[in-house]
Amino acid sequence: MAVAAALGFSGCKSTPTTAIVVVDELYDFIDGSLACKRSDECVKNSELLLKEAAALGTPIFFVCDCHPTDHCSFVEQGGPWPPHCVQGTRGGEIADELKPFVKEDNVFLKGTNPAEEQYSGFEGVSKAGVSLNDALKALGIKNVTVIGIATEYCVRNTAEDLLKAGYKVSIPETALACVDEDGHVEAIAAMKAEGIEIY
Ligand code: VGL
Ligand code: ZN
Repeated sequence: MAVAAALGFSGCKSTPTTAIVVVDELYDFIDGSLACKRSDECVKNSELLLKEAAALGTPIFFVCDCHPTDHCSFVEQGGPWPPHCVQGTRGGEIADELKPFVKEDNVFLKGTNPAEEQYSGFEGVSKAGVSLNDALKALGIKNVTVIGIATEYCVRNTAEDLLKAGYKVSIPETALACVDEDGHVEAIAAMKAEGIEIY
C-alpha cells in the first residue's frame, strides 16, 4: 500500500463482490426428523466449496432454521412438518464438516417467531441483530452463490429473494439436497427460468 501510494497508484478494487450463502445444512435436514435426499453429497461438496472460498477470502454466511418448540410449521400446531431444528437441539446444529467456517457474526437465524413460517434466509438475523441482506450490502456483495437444503423450500426462497433484491445468484447443483426428487427438478427448472444460474 505504501509503495503503491508512493507511485501515485490509488489501488485496485480488491473488495470481493462474491459471497456464499449456506442454507440449513443442519442435522435434522441431514440425518434427523426431516432428513433430505442427497444430503451426504451436499455436505461433502459444500465442504469442498467452502474450503476453496475461504482460501480465496470469499465471505461465507450461514442461514439456520431455528424454531421454538411450538413453531406453527410443526404438525402438532397444524403445520406440514415434523418438529425440526428446535433451538438448542442437535437437529438445529450446522454439520460438523462446515463448523470450521462458522464465526461469531456469520450465522443468520430464521423461523424463530412461533407464529411465522420463514423459508427464506434473506431476512435471517445474526446474534448482533444484523440481517443477511444488510451484511451482504455492507460488504458490497453483488454475486451470491447459494448452497444447502432444501432445494424446493429454503434454498429456493432465499435465492429468489436475493435475485429480487438485485443480486446475481448462482447455485451449484451438486451442493443441494431436497425433500423430494421431483420437487428438486421442478424447483431447479423454475429458478433457471427466473434468471438464477444453475451449474
Ligand atoms: C425447510 C422445511 C421446513 C428448509 C425448513 O430448510 O428447506 N424446509 N423448514
Ligand atoms: Zn423449518
